[in-house]
Amino acid sequence: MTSIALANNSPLRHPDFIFGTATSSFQIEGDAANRLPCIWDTFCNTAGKIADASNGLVACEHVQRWQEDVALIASLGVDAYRLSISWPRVIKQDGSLNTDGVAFYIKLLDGLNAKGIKPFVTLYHWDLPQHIEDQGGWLNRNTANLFADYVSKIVPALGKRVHSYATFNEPFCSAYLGYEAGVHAPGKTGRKNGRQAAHHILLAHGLGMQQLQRLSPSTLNGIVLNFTPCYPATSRAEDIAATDKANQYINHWYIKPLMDGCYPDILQELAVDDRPEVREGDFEIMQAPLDFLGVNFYTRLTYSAPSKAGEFYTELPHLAPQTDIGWEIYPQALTEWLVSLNQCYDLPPIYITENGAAMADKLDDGEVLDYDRVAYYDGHLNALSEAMLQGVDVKGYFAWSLMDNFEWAEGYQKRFGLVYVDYATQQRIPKLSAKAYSALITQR
Ligand code: IFM
Repeated sequence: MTSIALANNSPLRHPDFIFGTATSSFQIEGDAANRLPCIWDTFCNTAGKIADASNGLVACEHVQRWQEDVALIASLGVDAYRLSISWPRVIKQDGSLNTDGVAFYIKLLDGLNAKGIKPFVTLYHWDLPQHIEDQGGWLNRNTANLFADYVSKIVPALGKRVHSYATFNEPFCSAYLGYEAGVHAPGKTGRKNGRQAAHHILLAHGLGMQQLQRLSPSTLNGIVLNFTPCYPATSRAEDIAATDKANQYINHWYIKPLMDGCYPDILQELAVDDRPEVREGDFEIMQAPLDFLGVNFYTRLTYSAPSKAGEFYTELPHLAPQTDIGWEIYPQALTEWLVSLNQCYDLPPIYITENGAAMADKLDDGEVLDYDRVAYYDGHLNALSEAMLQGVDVKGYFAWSLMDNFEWAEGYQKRFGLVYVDYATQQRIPKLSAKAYSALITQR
């Protein structure tokens, strides 16, 4: 496929619908010498954790090349750009502002605003300062207070340059992958750890929202959650019941406290020792009103009944067709998930804050003809249109990612960019998908 085609009645054609693209600090910035170490530096320095043994020391050299990158973003014709602030770049170990780090973001935000591109800023996209992890990280309740303190300092420092703030990107990944499964930094494991980290992150979100409400009431303030819709492998009652448990455990666990002020029912099935410690008033803090909910969507998963005692479900391997990272391509799950989420909760307006695909790109004669990624975007943007036609209030869509970058435990081998990065030269080469996305936006 060479272009993205929306139906004539697609709500995405509305001129107010926001199209953007996204990155995060650790994945693109580099310039590690001018910030504090973070948990991902430590994880990258631990043998066997990153597929290609790489790290974020250089990444896409975005701190040096930000002007070129702003021009690149503008050349796509997007309305908005989603970036994250590196906590270890803007706050020193004593808790005071690092004015050099802040100056970088001020230049970047000014550059975006000068081109009419709305900055959507995420305050935490996984790069926890290492000295805070040394005090227990997200297992230590005080990290939630440290996050609120960071928010109270960085938000006034950025002034009126920001269109939207998200407190966190994907608490599931920080808590489950980082503290329960151990495949992301800081690599801790165990159900209790994962559930406790999630609780402290959601608490930090609520405390951060209080600061945003106080210091920046006119920006769109919210949170970004990732969801992987769960489908039963068969119509057997055991598989359906297991799928419902998976859905509670991996999806609703991170949204229900914010919307309904409690954890899903599966909490009662956890051993008492595995349940998070919750203090009186925590859920009220978490339930701070949201101006928007960011939804990140990539794939779905299928489930069957558990095969071992003590488990709630069996997660099955991804079905075909798959992207290069091994995730099933199943756009209809985006429609179905948004419609079901909308039925379940009283939601604020939604932005799709990430959607995209890692593909096995080939740079050939100066071009990357990623027809497969264009087809992925076509399928998902049309699935999003369908959800909106069914009544879901979606205000915008961000393609992940602007450019190839450090894909966490996969290193640089998996490429999600609209723009190809030649890491040897740091040359940026827009792929066919960049041209297709740009044509969609400019011709809507
Ligand atoms: O690269 C990540 C991003 O940092 C968070 N959401 C998922 C993307 C693809 O794995």
